[in-house]
Amino acid sequence: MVVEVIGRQWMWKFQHPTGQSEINDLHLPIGQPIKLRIISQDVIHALYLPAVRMQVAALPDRFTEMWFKADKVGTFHLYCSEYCGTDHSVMGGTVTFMNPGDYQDWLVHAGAYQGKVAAGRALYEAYGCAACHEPGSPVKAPGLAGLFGSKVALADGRTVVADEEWLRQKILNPNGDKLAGGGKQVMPSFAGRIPEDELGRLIDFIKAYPGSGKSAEAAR
Ligand code: HEC
Ligand SMILES: [Cu+2]
Repeated sequence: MVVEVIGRQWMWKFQHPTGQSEINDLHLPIGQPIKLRIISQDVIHALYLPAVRMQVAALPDRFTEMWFKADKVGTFHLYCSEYCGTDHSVMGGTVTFMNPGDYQDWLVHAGAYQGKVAAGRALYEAYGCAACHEPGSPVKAPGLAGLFGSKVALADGRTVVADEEWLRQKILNPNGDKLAGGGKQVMPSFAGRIPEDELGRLIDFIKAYPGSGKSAEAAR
């Protein structure tokens, strides 16, 4: 079974042969040979799985591989073991070895959900949202972690709940419902630029964005 691994600043993306993908946490069946096909999207990283005693470089522009057959269920740490910039220390996660039946179950339920979140995360980067909304960006746009379902204070004194419909409207028409706090209205309108299915995935990603604010943990 071949799983594709993409390393980048600062997260690991894993893609299962059946199409599900997940970020930082990897789920695998025991009792069958697994081959990881590894590449980097930016600088050199290294995937380190102490539980299987293997460590292989993730290189830009070239595939590397590791293979193993796990024989014990459990959840273990995985790491990036090549210093790769500011957030190198948070570039890690877990590998969970499961009985084959549990793995099939995971693929159908959690895996399908994780895949949607990972797809949303890719769009969040591709449309440039991350460049303004990630902590530390020069624009200082509000962070989106923990936003879903919270109360948002608006410039006109109203308070709204950031539900799916409100998020959708704010993305399509950022200058409507201005936020309290007098921030600069620099967000471009995405009306007509993001197809409806992609908007849905972006909103799924915002819903799953936890409170931590660390980019590497964004889609957990
Ligand atoms: C050029 C910078 C920039 C880009 C690109 C950008 N935003 Fe924004 N965004 C902002 C700013 C600034 C605000 C605050 C607007 C205000 O004060 O009303 C904002 C507000 C928001 C809000 C409301 C936040 C809150 O706390 O209520 C959401 C949701 C949002 N953006 C999502 C997105 C998504 C999704 C994308 C990508 C499709 C995106 N933004 C792209 C700058 C940006
Ligand atoms: Cu790294």
